[in-house]
Amino acid sequence: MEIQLWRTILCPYELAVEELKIKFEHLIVEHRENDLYSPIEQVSGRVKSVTSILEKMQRKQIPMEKMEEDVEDIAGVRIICQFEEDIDTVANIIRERTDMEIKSEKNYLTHIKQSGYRSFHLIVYYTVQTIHGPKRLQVEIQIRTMAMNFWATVEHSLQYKYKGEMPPHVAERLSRASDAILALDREMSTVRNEIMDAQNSSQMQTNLVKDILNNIENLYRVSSEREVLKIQNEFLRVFKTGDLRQLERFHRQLDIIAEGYRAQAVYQEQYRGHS
Ligand code: 0O2
Repeated sequence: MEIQLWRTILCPYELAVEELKIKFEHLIVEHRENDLYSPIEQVSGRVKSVTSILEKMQRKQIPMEKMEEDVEDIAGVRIICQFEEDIDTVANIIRERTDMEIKSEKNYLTHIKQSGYRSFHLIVYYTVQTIHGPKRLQVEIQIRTMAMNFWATVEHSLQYKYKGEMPPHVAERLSRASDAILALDREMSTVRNEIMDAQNSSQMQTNLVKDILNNIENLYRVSSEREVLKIQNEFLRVFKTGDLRQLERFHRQLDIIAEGYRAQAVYQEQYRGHS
C-alpha cells in the first residue's frame, strides 16, 4: 500500500484516539471538581504503527481487505487506575456510555496470560466525523493499575528485545515479578478506603481554597482594602489550622459577605434608576 493511502486510512484513527483521550481525561476533571475520587488516574493513547499492523496481519494471516475489521487495536487507549477495584468502575462507566458500543471484552485479570500479563481489555465501536462523513471504527481500550502498567511496559520492551525468543531465565523472572505485582495490588487494595478518604479531603481543600480566593478577589472590587485585608488574614489563619471543617465554615461566611455586597450593589443600581 502507498504511504499516502496509509495516512488516509490511519487519519480517522488518530482523531478517535485524540477524542477519547480528551473524554476520559475530562472524567478525571469532573470527578475532582465534584470533590470525588477519580477511578481514572491517567490516560494515554496511540495509533498502531504501520510496521506493527503489518506484523500482526502476517502473524494472524489477515488479508489486506480485512485489516480494519480484524486488526482491532489500530486505535488504542490505555486507562491507568490506582487500584484494582477502579478497573471495574471504569469498565462500568464505559459500558454505560452512549458514544461507544462494546464489541467484546477480555478479562486478563481473572484469566492471567501465560506471560503474567494482567489487564482488562475492551474493544469498542466509536464514530468519528471526517470530511467524507461519519466513520465507525474500532478502538481497543486497555484498563490496568499503575503496577500492572509498570510490569507490562518492562515486559513489552523485553519481548521487543528478544523478538519472541525470551530466554527461560528472563521469562521466569518476569513471571515472579508478575506475582509480586499481583501481591502489591492486593496489598494496596487493603488501604484503598484510607487513601481515597485522604485524596478526597485533599481535593476538597484544593477546591475550597480556589473558591475562597475567587471570592476574596471579587471582594477587592466592591469592598474597602482594609476589610479585604482583614478577610485575607483570617483566611490565612484558618488555612494554617489545616482543619477542613473550619475552612468550610469560613467559605460559607465569605459567601454570605459576598452575597451582602451583591444585594447592596443591586439596591444601589435600582436607587440610581429612580433618582
Ligand atoms: P502494541 O501496540 O505494541 O501494544 P495478540 O496481539 O495476538 O497477542 P489480540 O487478540 O490481538 O492478541 O489482543 P490481546 O491479547 O487483547 O492483546 C493486544 C494488546 O494487549 C497487545 O498489543 C499488548 O499491548 C497487550 N498485551 C497482550 N498480551 C501481552 C503480554 O503478554 N505482555 C504485554 N506487555 N502486553 C500484552 P500488541 O499487539 O502487542 O501491540
